[in-house]
Amino acid sequence: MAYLSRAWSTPLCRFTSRHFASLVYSEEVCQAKADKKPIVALESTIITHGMPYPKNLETALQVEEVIREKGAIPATIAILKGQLTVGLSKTELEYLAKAKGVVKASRRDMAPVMANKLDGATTVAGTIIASELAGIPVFVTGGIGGVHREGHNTMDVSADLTELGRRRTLVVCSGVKSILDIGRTLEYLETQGVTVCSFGDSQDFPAFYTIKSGFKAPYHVSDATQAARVLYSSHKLQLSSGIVIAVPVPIEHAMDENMIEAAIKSALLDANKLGIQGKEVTPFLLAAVSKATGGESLAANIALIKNNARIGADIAVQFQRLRN
Ligand code: PSU
Ligand code: MN
Repeated sequence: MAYLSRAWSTPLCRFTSRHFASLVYSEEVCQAKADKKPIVALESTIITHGMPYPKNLETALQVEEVIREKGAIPATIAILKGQLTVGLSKTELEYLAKAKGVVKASRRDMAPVMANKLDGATTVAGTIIASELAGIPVFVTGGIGGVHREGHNTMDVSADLTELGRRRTLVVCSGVKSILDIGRTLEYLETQGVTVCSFGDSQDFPAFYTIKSGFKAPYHVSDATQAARVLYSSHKLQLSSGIVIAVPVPIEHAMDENMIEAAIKSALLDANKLGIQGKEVTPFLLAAVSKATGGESLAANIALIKNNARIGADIAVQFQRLRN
């Protein structure tokens, strides 16, 4: 996408697209764009709604460091006082990690958050939108949203899936948590035209805390170079849809399936009893499962996102090579 771009004074630079969408880049991301360095996008809902303080902050900083060590530049994305911001400073990350009342910002939330000058933490859907505006093709997270259990009745289907169908970002994740209906999530991704590949040795589509979900991924890539080639081909075809690279949790952090299933069943019952609805459902279930499984699930969560960051950075580096 071509932009009418204009750099303001450091430490931030501002780019305004021809569609009037205004982005602010951190100095580091701005420089990376000028130098055509590989950049990896990161979401912020995981910081505000996915993990407790201070682990959320520690993890966000460590994930960024992993990406730098691999030769790419991290760009954590959020809306700060109404300003869509690509690349957060340490102070901004600290602020978000501690802040209360940050809006979980998926596609439908972004415009009101911006208009009312609020703080918003972008979900996978929100981050994909920002990544495309910023011209960043690779995005790393822990897990994406999906079709909820009973979603075929409640219509609770994450906007992450439709966004993946709309934009060509490659998302590296560890599949979807089994709080969701994984089979229907994969069906919906197929309908949306999203290319789903398992990563590594196996064809199994992972279930976040566990290596297997009981479902196979339709495609498989064995390394970052192969993943980058799939992204490159998708660009050549001018497909406007996305790619999911599903990386299993490192084996030493994989959790016991029965333990997770029991925690999920009880979390779902609680959600039902308390009448949790809409956008509150996912954060509620994540927190309840995390509470029931103690530090083990948090440790798995941190390990898998760092591992995904390593792989995502490799993919971004390889993709940049193919493009040049
Ligand atoms: N799944 C996780 N961890 C998360 C989320 C999902 O394992 O933090 C967050 C992501 O930001 C994702 C969002 O985009 O929840 C999906 O929310 P919803 O189901 O309301 O679309
Ligand atoms: Mn929902």
